[in-house]
Amino acid sequence: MKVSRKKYCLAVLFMIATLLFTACNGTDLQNQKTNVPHEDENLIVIGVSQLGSESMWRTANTNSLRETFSRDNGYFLLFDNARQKQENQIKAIRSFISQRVDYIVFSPIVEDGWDTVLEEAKEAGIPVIIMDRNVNVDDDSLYTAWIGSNFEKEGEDAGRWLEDELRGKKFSDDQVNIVVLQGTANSTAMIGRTEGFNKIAAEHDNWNILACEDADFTTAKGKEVMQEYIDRYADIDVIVSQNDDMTFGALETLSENGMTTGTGGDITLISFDGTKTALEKVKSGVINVDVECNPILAPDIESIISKLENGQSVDKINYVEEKVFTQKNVLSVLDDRKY
Ligand code: GZL
Repeated sequence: MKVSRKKYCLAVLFMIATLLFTACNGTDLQNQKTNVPHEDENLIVIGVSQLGSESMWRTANTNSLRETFSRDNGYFLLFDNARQKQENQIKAIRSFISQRVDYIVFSPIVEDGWDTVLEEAKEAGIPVIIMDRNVNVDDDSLYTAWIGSNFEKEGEDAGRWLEDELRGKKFSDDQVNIVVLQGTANSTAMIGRTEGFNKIAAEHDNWNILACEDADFTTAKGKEVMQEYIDRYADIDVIVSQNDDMTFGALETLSENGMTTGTGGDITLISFDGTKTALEKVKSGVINVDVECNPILAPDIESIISKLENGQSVDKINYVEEKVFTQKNVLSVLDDRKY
């Protein structure tokens, strides 16, 4: 539809008048927190870019953020779910910058590709707190703090548990055939768990890692890749699944193939995350061991923010407490498990 020249000129004049009125009205457009209702302007505005909703772990992590950064607790939360796409996270972070939030919190889906957008946040003077996974940047002044798990230790803990499990069950020269369901490629959790487990595996000449392929931390991919492994290998002794959701997919496939796992099964099953559903399977013996990865990060993020609000310094790297669960200790946490 052709807009008449007169109407176009009137629209431009209206926009200029609005901008002039706003500026004269003492509102500094540069510092105004847009999209925050006037009655909420005293709240601390947090922009959260969550990588997705791919797993039960992620759901628990998101719930922790929403419960902590609530209006009653003094926060105005801008939350974006990137649906597992880095470009959506970058868009969300740019939107938070343009809205002049007080803090940016995000879990980077992968480690690479963040330098430019973090430079923009730094130039805008907005502190960035990274949670869960981490970024691979040359200049660590691009973020104020990181909080999450020691993923390499998680991998090592899994390896050390397997060492103890095999002691007395397998002779030191018995071949131990291992397949690994890996998490999202280039993600900190996948990198750390893989490196940690491989460090222990390298100490055992008879441990044979047959395959280590990406199943993207999802149940569907875990099911698919496990079937490929069953089709490819006749003799699998150990499955290392880098999160519970992939474990659930693998268990579906194994059951369809008449294969059993756990304390009384044919295959030893190692999982990560420690979600309640998985810990029920540790209790029943279907999963041999579950290496906990704590998703309840928001309270620790909040204590970092309150220190910053009070002008205090904060540690750059902050690890959360985690355990390794087997039938021996799972009952001690199961009833109270929130996720
Ligand atoms: C670990 C986290 C991983 C979980 C998965 O901190 O990044 O991503 O282990 C989740 O369940 O998908």
